[in-house]
Amino acid sequence: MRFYAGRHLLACAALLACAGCGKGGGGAAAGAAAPAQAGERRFPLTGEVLSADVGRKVLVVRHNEVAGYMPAMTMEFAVSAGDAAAARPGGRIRAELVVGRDGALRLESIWPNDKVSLDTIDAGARMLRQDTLGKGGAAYREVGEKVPEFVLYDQNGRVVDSARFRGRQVMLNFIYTRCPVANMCPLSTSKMMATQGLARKSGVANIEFVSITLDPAHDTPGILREYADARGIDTANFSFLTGPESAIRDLLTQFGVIAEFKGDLLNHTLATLLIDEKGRISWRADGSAWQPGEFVERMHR
Ligand SMILES: [Cu+2]
Repeated sequence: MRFYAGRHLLACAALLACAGCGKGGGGAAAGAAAPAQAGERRFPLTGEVLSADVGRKVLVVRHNEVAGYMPAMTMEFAVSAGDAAAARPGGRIRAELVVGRDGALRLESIWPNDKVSLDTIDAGARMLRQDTLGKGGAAYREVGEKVPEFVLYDQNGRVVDSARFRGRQVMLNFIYTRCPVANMCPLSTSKMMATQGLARKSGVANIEFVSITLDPAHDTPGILREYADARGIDTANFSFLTGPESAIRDLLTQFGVIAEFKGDLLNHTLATLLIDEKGRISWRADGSAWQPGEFVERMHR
């Protein structure tokens, strides 16, 4: 367990089950694997989703040749509930084909793979990289300053450009779905949900909630979708975002959040921000001691 001093009051060390997490990421060619089971084999796969059956948790995919395993064909694959829910017929995907010891096939680490999405996400990550480098040591955005522009995927694999939020207030934090520390990410998410409910009740019409993953190598759109669905989150104005590792790193730098893998450990701090209609940070709470009411009160100003 390591703690960071100064502005970042809270840090947690999370034991992750998988080796090699934290590398790769949404934009990289190879995402991180789920915990490997003995005797399983994994192959990169690309293809087009023809249909999704949410009830049975399967996708029908017209896939390209899987080098070393099978030729191109159309077939059914088991997927997670989140991947089934997030899938879009006609969408191109890249994934990891997992061949179980019993020969059962499933897809994991599913990411959008259509050219338009990839190009938009890559261009967004490059702009954010330049913006962060250009600011040098002054990349951290203080209250009153504008937040950086970003382009990421939401929990349905749709490209989200931060320009979409202009004219809206945004309450934003960073979490990751495997966080095992109850008073870190799980608590942050339930407080965001409470704030969403309170904001609605008190008549705040103009607000979006955004949680960006700290762990893009693992948190695919489908995994974020499952995280939201499992908690019954109303995603009408609450998005869960993921994308290229470099974009996430740049956002963490600019928003002053520390997240660092040390082997299998993810140490991270917590920050929750309110961003105004013009894209300026209007309030920031470090740690997890903030109250939903404080944020809602500021949304009314
Ligand atoms: Cu956490």
